[in-house]
Amino acid sequence: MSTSTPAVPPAPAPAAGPKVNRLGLPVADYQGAKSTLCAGCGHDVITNTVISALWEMGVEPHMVAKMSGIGCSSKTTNYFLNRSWGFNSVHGRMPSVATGSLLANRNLVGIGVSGDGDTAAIGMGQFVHLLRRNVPMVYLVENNGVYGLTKGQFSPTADYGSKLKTGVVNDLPAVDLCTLAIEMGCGFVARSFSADRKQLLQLLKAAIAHRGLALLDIISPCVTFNDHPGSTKSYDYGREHESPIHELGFVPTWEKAEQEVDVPEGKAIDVPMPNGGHIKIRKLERDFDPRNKVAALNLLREASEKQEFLTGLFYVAPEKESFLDMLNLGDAPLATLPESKTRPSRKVLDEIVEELR
Ligand SMILES: Cc1ncc(C[n+]2csc(CCOP(=O)(O)OP(=O)(O)O)c2C)c(N)n1
Ligand code: SF4
Ligand SMILES: [Mg+2]
Repeated sequence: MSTSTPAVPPAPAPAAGPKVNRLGLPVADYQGAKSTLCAGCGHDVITNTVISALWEMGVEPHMVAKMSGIGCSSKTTNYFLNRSWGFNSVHGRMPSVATGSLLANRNLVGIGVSGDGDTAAIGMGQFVHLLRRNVPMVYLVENNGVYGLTKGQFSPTADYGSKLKTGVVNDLPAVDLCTLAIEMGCGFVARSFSADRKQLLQLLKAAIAHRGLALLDIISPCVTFNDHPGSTKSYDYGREHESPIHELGFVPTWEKAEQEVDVPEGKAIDVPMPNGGHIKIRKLERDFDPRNKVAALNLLREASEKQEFLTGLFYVAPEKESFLDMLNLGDAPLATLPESKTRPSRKVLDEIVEELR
């Protein structure tokens, strides 16, 4: 008998169960269908980061309404949260669907995914009113500067002077969605870059915790039509030019005690959110406070003139009243009320008709 083989082999390491979040759910419960986008598309990175943010925040999948318009970006709602509600609407019309859904059920967490074409071209009219109303939802623009799905024409967010692969130069000024959103009264406005996953994850968590509309304009390269020299929405351009205005972390209520960060006086800003979480902002070189609207608009204006690619949270107003608060909606979602509470009775209708005769 060989002495080199132990009679009793060592017990195998216990199989590690899947890691779960505070609801006891594995990350698999937050995933969706397999993506059909081009390999390397920035939109896929955003999808994966959305999955991480929702899982880490412990959002209940069946309490999420995912809404989108039309475009490669708008397809991505299918690639996360298989177990939530979804509505892939008409091109540029997601804001109406989102407004209706969130009015009908105020308990839902609204996540809208759109593209720069879907939002800033055909959908501009709807988008502006969503901002004015401060409909409580996270609104993601997966911004690649082109209409990816229809083969890469310039969109209204393409920078002046940027080039298509064919050499065509954009000679129209770009729409800056963050400036527009602040002007229109949005209380949470940020820009990020899909290759900066660390920053994006924190911004997404803070956006989920925000009570009103949270706009995230995420530069998301289209590898097929807009990732070449001359494009200002390519991976190379973004990596070389991204300039974060601060370091930012979101600390949810249940982690606060452990993660309290010790930052020297004057170097950090703590923004408490209505749900108890905190946005922790560590200043970099610039002395910028995202609670100051005028400073935010000035910063964006200067960045546009100097052609800087700034990322971070430009503006936050956590106490701003949302559309649902303005309407004095009751706590019970309209969708759960019986017809007797949502419609006037036959008798009342008859009386009205009688009065009008
Ligand atoms: C009413 C209408 N007009 C035009 C189109 C064609 N169309 C489909 S997607 C798209 C643009 C999408 O661009 P964007 O929103 O930037 O999304 P991306 O594909 O770049 O992610 C257009 C013009 C359409 N589907 N419906
Ligand atoms: S065409 Fe562009 S935007 Fe559409 S999936 Fe491909 S890389 Fe992404
Ligand atoms: Mg696009």
